[in-house]
Amino acid sequence: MKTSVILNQENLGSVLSNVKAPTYDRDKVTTSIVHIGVGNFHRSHEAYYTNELMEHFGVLDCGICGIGLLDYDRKIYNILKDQDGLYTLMIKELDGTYTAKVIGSIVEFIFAPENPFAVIEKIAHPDIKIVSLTITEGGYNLNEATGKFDFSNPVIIEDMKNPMSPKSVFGYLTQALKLRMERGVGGITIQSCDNIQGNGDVAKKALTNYVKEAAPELLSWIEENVSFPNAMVDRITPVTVAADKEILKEEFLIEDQWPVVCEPFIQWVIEDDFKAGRPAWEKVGAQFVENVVPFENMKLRLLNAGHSLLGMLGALHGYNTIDEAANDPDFEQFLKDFMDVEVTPTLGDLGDINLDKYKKSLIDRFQNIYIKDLISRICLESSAKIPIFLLPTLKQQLRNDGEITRAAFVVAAWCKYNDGVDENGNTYEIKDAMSDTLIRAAALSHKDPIAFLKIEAVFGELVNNKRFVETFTNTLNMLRINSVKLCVQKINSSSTSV
Ligand code: CS2
Repeated sequence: MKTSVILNQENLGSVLSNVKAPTYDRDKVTTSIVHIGVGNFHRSHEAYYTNELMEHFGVLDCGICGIGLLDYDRKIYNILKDQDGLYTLMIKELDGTYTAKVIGSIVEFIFAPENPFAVIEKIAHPDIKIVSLTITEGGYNLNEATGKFDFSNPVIIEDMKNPMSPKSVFGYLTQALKLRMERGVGGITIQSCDNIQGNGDVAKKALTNYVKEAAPELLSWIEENVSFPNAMVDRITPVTVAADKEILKEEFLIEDQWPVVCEPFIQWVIEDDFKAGRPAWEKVGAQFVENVVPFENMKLRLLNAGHSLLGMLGALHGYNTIDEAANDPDFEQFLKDFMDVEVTPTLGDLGDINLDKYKKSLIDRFQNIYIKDLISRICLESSAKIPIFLLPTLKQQLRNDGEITRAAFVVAAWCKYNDGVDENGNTYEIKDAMSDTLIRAAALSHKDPIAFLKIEAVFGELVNNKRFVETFTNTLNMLRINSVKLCVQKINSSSTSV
């Protein structure tokens, strides 16, 4: 009987034939991409595409150097060090079986807190053509309501004081770009892979705002030498749980300390604006387009907002995973109506995209019982997500006199969610950079519903919109006296408004 093998380069030859492992020569891979934020999503998405390019087309000059900026990243750094950068992607197919693929495109890793200079030198190195980012929606340090860069953030204050030993992504990029400018190394692309409308534009805005204060002499160089393509990224990537590691060990005989689980679906639509060239990711399924906005709108407003909707409603009801909530017929109906009645009118001309098919595929993906995507993953950091995923729909519908009941109800559900207890009396933790503010406002909202909408950094001017305030208040009151399921049934059966 074969025994399991510990995943590392030396053991690659011994993995079972039912595991797809790199057959390209990893020693020949050279690094031209630096990636900041090597979480599960990067590993199921960009690193996966890049691995496919290496494996199927022998393109070996696009190796990735991972950077861990936060203390929290020490774990992934140590694990990838142990495993020579290798990890297993466990793709959960629609029939419940797994495809296991060892990914080899991450060939270097620097843990920034231990070696800040190495990070700066790496990004400044002439071989590096792209710095890609998955730093989360909140990581761009822009106040959602005012759009301004937050210079009161303690990490930013520190970086302004000690530019040579930065901690924030903006501090690092500034130092590295300065070196590139001084050394005449040439242009580079900063490529955001976060779920944000105009993610490239947002990355540019955040960085240039910081640079204006920290190193104004760099501004015109950035303008000429750095590009920030916008992109839509998509692949549902749940949190890895112990059972996944067990299955990998039992079924595939691989011992991987941190495999990544994901759905089979994958999409990457990118503006083709790369200052120093780029890998031919189109060969492995990425789409390069002139204008990514329609794709972004569609994905953020339907998929990500759909996730938040199922997450909030599901959490209150006491569901654990997104598939449970999505397979509840009342929630499913509510989600479909939200998509059709409230989001679709905001999407404008989508060109060739078949929206009905897209919406149908989203329901299927949410309902996939094999993707145990935790509701807690979806609900975390909602103060950074809701303004990007949901509020643009609400604002546009308000402007156009369109229907807003369901979107307002999701905001009301989010308010109630911050009480930290579901309808069965089970408590949960509010994991959010703004948790104190959210919890306080949610508590006040029991007496004064508008208290929640007064969180300026989230809602901005929306608190002054009479129709929104009324709809929110009605739905919140309804939610205070009825279960979330009953409310949803009521909204489903009423024509459009409460
Ligand atoms: C999710 C996303 O974080 C969230 O709330 O909606 O992580 C989502 O799973 C991905 O964007 C899918 O591409």
